[in-house]
Amino acid sequence: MTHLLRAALLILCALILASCRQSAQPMPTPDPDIQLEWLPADKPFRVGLDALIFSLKNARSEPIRGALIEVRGDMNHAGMVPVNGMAEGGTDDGRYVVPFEWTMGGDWILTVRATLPDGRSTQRRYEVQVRAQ
Ligand SMILES: [Cu+2]
Repeated sequence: MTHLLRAALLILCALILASCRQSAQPMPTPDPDIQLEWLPADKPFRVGLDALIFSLKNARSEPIRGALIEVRGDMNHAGMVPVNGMAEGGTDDGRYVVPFEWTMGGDWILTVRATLPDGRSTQRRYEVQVRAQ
């Protein structure tokens, strides 16, 4: 009986910890009026400098200019310094080119945030595989 109780307590602790971690990094609800899309190049990702192209449009598919796009790249293993990149302003057709360096081959998670001139923002997350060479 004590074993069962202990197990139950452990599970409860784990659940509480998990919910704490989740609440520490809330995923914002996407704004339906901001369409943020990544337009990846047609070639595999490789270690080195890259230019990530994003498209930003409103619900009527009109380009949004004057926004800020921030990219954060994390690898799926510990001990890596995150890689950051950003682009401001955008082109007439709502494209933003973010200089970005893939510093290592492997699995990456890109967190992309778009902030509009009026302060509204949206965020998307992508999983990417990068080749070492
Ligand atoms: Cu790494």
